[in-house]
Order: sequence, then C-alpha cells, then structure tokens
Amino acid sequence: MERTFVLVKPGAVARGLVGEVLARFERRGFRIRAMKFLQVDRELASEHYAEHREKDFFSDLVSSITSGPVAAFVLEGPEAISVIRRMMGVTNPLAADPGTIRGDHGLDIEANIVHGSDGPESAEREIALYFSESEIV
Ligand code: 3AN
Repeated sequence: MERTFVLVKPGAVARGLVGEVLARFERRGFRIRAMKFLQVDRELASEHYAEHREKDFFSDLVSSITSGPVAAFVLEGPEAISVIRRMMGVTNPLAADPGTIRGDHGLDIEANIVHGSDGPESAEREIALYFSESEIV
C-alpha cells in the first residue's frame, strides 16, 4: 500500500468538480485517509511549490493556488502515486489523453484541475505540509 497527496485546485473547486475528481479515485478503489477544505496562503503555496521557485511561472502558480479554496486529500492504495498520476494525465491539458482528469476537464495549464505527488518523497513532504498525523485516519 502506498499513500499520496492529491489537491483539487481553486479553479476546479469553483467549477464544482471536487466530487467528480474524488469519485474517479474512489471508484478506482483508492481509500480516503484524510480530507480537508482549506484556503492556501502564500507561505504554504511557496513551500508546496518550492521546486518551482526559479521558474518564470512561479508567481502565477502561487497566485493561482491561493485564489480560492482547495480540497486536499491523502489517498491510499497499491502504487497510488503512479496510478493517480496516470489518472490525472500529463501536466499540459492540451496534451492530456481523453479519459484522464486533465484530458476531460480543461484546456489551461495554469488551471489544470488537480495536483498529485510525483514520487514517494514528495508525497510524504506534501502530506506533512497539509495534514498533521492525527488528521490521517
Ligand atoms: P504536475 O502538476 O503535473 O506535477 P509540475 O509539478 O511540473 O506538474 O507543475 C506544477 C504546476 O505548475 C502545474 N500543475 C501547472 O499548474 C503549473 N505549470 C507547470 N508547467 C507550467 C508552464 N510551463 N506554464 C505555466 N504553468 C505551469
């Protein structure tokens, strides 16, 4: 069993897509270990996206993720990190395959619906950023 961190981004929350995104993961068989609806502040956003600090799109990324509430989840299942990444589709929705979350629900790379951890270290780091141990059940 593996745990991963998933976040439904503000644009998708505003469009009413939280249930749609979560339902896909639940139907696939992943278990919810933690869930939270929150407003990300600039400090948390900078921590979350620390690896992108030098990128030219960093300030847009921080503005985007802090633009409204998000839904955050810890999901668990076999090979959760890679299976969920494949279900999300590639970063650019224009290139994401139909049938994936990004491929079915958007066209804008800066509002690409969902974030999912890209490896075991980032999963543990991101889970710890958003949840305390007692919130994971
Ligand atoms: P992923 O979310 O697929 O792991 P990352 O970690 O490379 O992709 O990018 C994090 C976020 O930064 C993406 N979800 C997307 O919103 C934004 N992003 C990535 N690349 C670009 C880009 N070239 N232009 C604008 N935004 C980008």
